[in-house]
Order: sequence, then structure tokens, then C-alpha cells
Amino acid sequence: MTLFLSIAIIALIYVVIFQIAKASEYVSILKGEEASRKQNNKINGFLMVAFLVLGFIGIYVCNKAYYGKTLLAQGAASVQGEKVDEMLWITLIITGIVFVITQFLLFWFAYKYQESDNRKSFFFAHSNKLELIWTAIPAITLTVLVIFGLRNWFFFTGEPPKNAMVVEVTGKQFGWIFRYPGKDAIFGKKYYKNIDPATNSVGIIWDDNYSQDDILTEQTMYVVKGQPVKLIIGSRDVVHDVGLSHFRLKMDAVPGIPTTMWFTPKYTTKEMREKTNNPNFAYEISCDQMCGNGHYSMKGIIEVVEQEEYDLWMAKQKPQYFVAFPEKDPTAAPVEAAKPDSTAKVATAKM
Ligand SMILES: [Cu+2]
Repeated sequence: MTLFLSIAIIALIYVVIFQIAKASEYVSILKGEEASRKQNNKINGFLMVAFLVLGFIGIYVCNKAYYGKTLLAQGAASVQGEKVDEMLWITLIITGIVFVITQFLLFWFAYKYQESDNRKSFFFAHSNKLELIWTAIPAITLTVLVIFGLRNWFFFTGEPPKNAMVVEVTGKQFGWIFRYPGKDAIFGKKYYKNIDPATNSVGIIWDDNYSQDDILTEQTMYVVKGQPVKLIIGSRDVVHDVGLSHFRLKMDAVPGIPTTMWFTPKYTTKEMREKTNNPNFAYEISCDQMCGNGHYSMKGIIEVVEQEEYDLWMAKQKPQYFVAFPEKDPTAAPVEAAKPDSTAKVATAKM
């Protein structure tokens, strides 16, 4: 029923437009071709100016209504992010000025220089000087912008300061796994064939001594305010992408090819809640690469905390080695250890 109604309405609109066109054709015949064309010309000239004015008003109104809802208004939450925002602002200002000038000239000239009996058009074919100017200025501007961008890129992806902490981030369909190197500050080696979803989600090689204090967490990553954090990024299956919009960074997570970037968080999650006036604010790690049917749900949380809170959290974490081999855990309850072997294994498998 609705389909028929829609078709009927479209057909009706088509008939109306057709009739109006026909009517105006008759009017122009009555009035004379020439007079009618001149009148149309004037109307079009006026519409050009109206479009220009309404367009600029529209831009202003949309900006007023929506700017506050963008992350740009909130400000970057990392030292590196501020550099990204700076680049974005410089680009926006330059392109904004060019946009306003060119659009103004385009529509104003269409009105101002519309057909007139008192004017003859000036034939202007070519000017080397003009060509040179409008090629050289954008070329120089873009080169400067690219140099700024490259400098920042090498800064984010280069070596972090000595005091940086390191977290390994592994994407999987559909979630994030974080690995901390533990007390020795060195990650144990890993091999993809060792992956076991229950106890060894990134495939750590347990025989490697460095691996035995490695800590694994899922979905939530803890980092310290003001301390640089280097991410070593990888993937367990397809290409994902670590998207940190509040910190203004993103980096592909490619299986088999580790990528890195580092950043320094500027505000704790708590401070950000006050800053944004949003009691539910959470730093998000999203997947920025279409990676399958659960892509939309591939979200993790980054908790930015003060050093003391981080130390408390870290103290509560159990090395993954003891999760995989509870019988080797010196802190495990003796009751657990006293249980027959078979029960202990079943309990582990369920974790
Ligand atoms: Cu993904």
C-alpha cells in the first residue's frame, strides 16, 4: 500500500513539474524568447547570491549547534594529541580562509557579471604569471603542512623517553588483549601456535624465563597520568586498528607485523569526567578497521590513573603463568594445592 502511494506521489510530482515547464514555455512564447531569457538570467543571478548568503548562514548555524558535540571542543587528552589538534587547526584555518574567499568570489561574480547589454565580455586566454602564483602558493603551503605532519609522525612512532612504560596490545575478533611485561620489564617470547583462548590468549612461550611474570588483561588497560606509554601493537587474526580518539592517535594492528606508537596521557579518567561534565566518561580504545561482523562491539577502556592507584592495581594482578599453571603459584591457597590433580585441571580450564 505505502509503495503504491509513494509511486503515485512521485508520478504526481512529475506531472506537476512537467505542467509547470510547459506553462512557462507558453508564457515565454507569449512574452517573446529574448525577454523571458533575460528575466531568467536575472533570477538566476539573484539565486546565486541567495545561495551564498544562506550557505554561509547554514555553516554558522551548524557550527554553533554541533561543534560542542565534537571531540575537538573537548581538547586532546595527550601531549601528542595536542600537536595533532594544532595541525588540524592550522589546516582548518588555512582551508577555511581559502574556502570563504573562493566561494564568495564564485557566487558574487556570477551575480555581478551576469549578461548585460552594456558590457562586452573580455577575452582572456592565458597568463603564465597567474598560473605560477596559484600553483606555487598551494604547493608551498602543502609542503609546509606535510613537513609538520611528518615531524609529528616520526615523533609519535619513534623512540619514547626512557621512563616510558610498555604495553603490548593485541587485537582479536572481537576484543583487545593487553600484556604487561611484569617486574623484569621484558616481554616473554610468543608463538602463535601456543594460543589457547582459556589460559594463553596471545601464545606466550612459557619456557622463556622472561614470560613467567608477564601479566595479561582483557578489555581494560591501565596507564599512568604523565608517564609516556609505548604500545606494541599486533593482531591475532585479521587487521584491526587501535583507535584512541581522545588521545588523537590511531595505528593499524597487523598480524605478524608489530607496529608501535607512544603517547603521554595528560588527564586521569577522573579529571576528564570533571572536565567534560560527564560522570560516565571513559577513554575508549576502539577498532578503527572493519574487521568482521562484531567490529562495532570491539571496544576497550583505558583507565588513566595516578601512579599510586596504578601500583595498587598492578599489585593485584597475577602473572598469567600462574593462571595457566596454578599448581606452580607460590601464593595459591594450600587447600587448592591439596586437591587431586584432575580437579585442579578442570578448574583451570574453566577460567
Ligand atoms: Cu577490529
